[in-house]
Amino acid sequence: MIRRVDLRGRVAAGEVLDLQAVHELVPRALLDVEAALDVVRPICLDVRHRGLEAIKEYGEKFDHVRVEDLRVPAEALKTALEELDPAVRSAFEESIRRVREVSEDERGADVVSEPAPGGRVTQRLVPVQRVGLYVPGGRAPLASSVVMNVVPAQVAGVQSLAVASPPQKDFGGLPHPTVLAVCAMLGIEEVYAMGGSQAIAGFAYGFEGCRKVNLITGPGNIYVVAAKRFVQSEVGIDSEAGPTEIAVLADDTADAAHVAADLISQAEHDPMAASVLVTPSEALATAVEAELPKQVAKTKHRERVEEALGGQQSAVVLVDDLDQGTAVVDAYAAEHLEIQTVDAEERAALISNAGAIFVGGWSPVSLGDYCAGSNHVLPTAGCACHSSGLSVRSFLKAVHVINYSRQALAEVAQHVVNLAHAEDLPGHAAAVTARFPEAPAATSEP
Ligand code: HSO
Ligand code: ZN
Repeated sequence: MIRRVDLRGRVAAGEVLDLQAVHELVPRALLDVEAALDVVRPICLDVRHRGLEAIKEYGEKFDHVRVEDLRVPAEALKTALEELDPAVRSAFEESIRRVREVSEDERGADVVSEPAPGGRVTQRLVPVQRVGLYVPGGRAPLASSVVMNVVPAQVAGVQSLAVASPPQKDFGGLPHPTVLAVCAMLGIEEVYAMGGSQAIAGFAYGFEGCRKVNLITGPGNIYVVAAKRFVQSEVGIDSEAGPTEIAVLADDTADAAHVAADLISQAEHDPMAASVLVTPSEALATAVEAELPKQVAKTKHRERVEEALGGQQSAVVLVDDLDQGTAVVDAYAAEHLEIQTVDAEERAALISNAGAIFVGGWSPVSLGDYCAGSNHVLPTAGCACHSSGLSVRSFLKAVHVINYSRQALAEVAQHVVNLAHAEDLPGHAAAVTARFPEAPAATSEP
């Protein structure tokens, strides 16, 4: 069901494992975004050119439903919320409360520095003005992603937030009711029944009735990812989300049934999802390998899970010891990393590369997907070595505000002049010396 990669005994004493090799030993499933770009380019250009009418036409073609008014009426949002199962509503409320609290704590404040007397530099955190959030459609869309995108944006202070989600034939051309209900819970009034690359282009270029946005966030299929890549010269985007992935670093103290359940939980998303267990314990490896088929047999999305676990991107990796295991998972840079070891907390502190780290036996990824307060939009495909997950910071820009007094400028003027001449940019020097005609020393060329 899941292949084994045995790294034990590969490294001679005193040597270190070739960590580059980790990516070859457990390769990610390939997403051919370039090929998808060829498909979405003409669609995006058409939407740019013809606007609303083009979006409607592509909606009819790809979502098989003609929508006359893309803007979801307020009444439909209200009704969706009224009809939401009360238990689901209360779960969303708790999820929202936790993500909001974490976002508020993380927002941060402006930073004022004074590198010299009278010379002030302030870093001002300014929210992006208008954000477009894409929510994929389908029979059971991930409405929790609405929470993960909207709440940090609201806490950042984003003034204008629009949501797009594909029209559903089964729901009279409206987006899925749970998506609408969560929008209503969050006070989002601007919701469009549009999907795919045409929705991304609609947000990027604007169309009749919808102003263009400054930033587009939210997950989507490969065409949505490609469209987001295409419109980047026009708007900002969050990171490109690939298939989900979980790596578990575990030792003998871990519960094999729990580890297997966690590996399955993310495999459930996508046949291309990656589930990787890294352990020095042969006993745990064997127990997890025995658990997986038993649990998979009972799981609802069995086919998807089997394909994901059976793919090259999933593996049980045996290592010499926990230190080597730590190096392996750090090199792998998983979207989600669980650490279930005797020393989980200390070990977590050694990790630099992971989208999010789940520490100990009581912090499964599913908790983070919904209700930990953390964000579930995280870097995939190894991007965790340079990127962060979505947070309140994703919706804030840092603007430096420079405010020097005459005296403070005078004191540093000669350095500016010297640096300007060193770069052969005398105009830069003159912009400073012009302010101090009485100080020949500061005006002299080297
Ligand atoms: N695990 C997914 C997010 C998600 N799970 C949404 C359930 N719903 C990617 O981090
Ligand atoms: Zn998930």
